[in-house]
Amino acid sequence: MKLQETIISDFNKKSSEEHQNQFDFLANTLEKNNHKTKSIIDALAKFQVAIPSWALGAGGTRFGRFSFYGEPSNLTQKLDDVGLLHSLTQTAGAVSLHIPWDIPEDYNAIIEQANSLNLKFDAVNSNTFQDQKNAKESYKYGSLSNTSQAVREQAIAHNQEVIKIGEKLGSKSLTVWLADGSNFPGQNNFQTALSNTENSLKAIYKTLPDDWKLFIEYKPYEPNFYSTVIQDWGTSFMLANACGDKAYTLVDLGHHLPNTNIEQIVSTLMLKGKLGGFHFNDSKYGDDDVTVGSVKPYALFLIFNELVYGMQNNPQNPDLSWMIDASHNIKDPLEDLIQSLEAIQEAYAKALLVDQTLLKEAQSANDVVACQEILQKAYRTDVRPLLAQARLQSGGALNPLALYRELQIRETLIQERGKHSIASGL
Ligand code: LRH
Ligand code: MN
Repeated sequence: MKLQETIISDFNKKSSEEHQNQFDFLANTLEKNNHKTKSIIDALAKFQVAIPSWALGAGGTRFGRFSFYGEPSNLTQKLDDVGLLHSLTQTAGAVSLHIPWDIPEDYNAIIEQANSLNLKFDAVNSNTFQDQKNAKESYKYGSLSNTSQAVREQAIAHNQEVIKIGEKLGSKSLTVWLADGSNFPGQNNFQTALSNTENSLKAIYKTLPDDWKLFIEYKPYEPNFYSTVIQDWGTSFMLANACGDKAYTLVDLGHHLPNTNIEQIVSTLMLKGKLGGFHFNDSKYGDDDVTVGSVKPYALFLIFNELVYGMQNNPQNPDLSWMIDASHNIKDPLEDLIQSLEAIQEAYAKALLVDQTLLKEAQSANDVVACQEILQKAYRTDVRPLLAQARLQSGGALNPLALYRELQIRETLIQERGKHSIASGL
């Protein structure tokens, strides 16, 4: 379902005057405070977030899964849905595939479709946390860390296969997340598991093309509930350093124990030039994978404040990969993703309003109160007219969610795909 440009421009006309008033008022206020409104809008328009191919259908838990109907049941339909998100928001210009859930049948057709939808292929994700039909070895007791050399070799070969698939699509990075770990004390020899994992990652790294990156994603628990081999940022950082310059740590916001100071982890990884990218989502307890900014929007702002400081002061850290990693148990996946994209842009825009020079001066003077005032002045600014203006300039909708609903897109998808199409993924 491709949206005609006229549909979006006609829709925008209805609220363009109200938008212009709100935008002019904000731009006037910002310019008075020495902010360069145009450069902020350009930064927002350039900020593209990859959509996970595994989060376009209904997610679920072991307790149940409730379909939304009209789900994409193949890669072509998934790209169509991401294309729809991008035409509405102009901030979803990439897709991150998960293998084997999304192995293209016809590479030329998929590449052509992606080009027609202005979509790039961001990181490809390997999957050694599920056994594939007719697989010779099982990952029940781990993959890259497994005590069995045959299992480790099967997992290494899979990752090398995923790189080949990504190369054909023009992707430039591989994300490795391992479920590997244990459920009971004594089940694993921690040192053996970590050494096996390091050696396996090095074997994968050896076959990484020169212009590629390897993202090592950490997670404290689930599906293993006593230990996880790559449990935290320090372990991922250590393994990335062991692999080499093309290996980086990937931060999934949901992969932290409660009250972890994630913004400090981000600043440390950027200082060390080892932050590769993000999986954006939000959570209250565990890896809840709910809508970005729906539970802890201030924490997301503080993370973007460190990112903006790092992007201005850490040339040693490469450009970052921005991806969403969410699961939709009760929301329409496309509406949920539109809200997540908005929350990411909002946190970024607010962080761009932090006067970093003034903040550095207050920090040097230990003027603690001023530090908080400077941060929260930016956070308390309603930046939504800037996001809307950036979308407008890029040909998107002033209000993507309202247009999505006005066009009854979910109803149309149900007519096109039927009620029982199921999307592969989580
Ligand atoms: C693990 C994870 C990982 C993906 C999976 C779908 O929790 O965050 O990034 O492979 O979700
Ligand atoms: Mn993730």
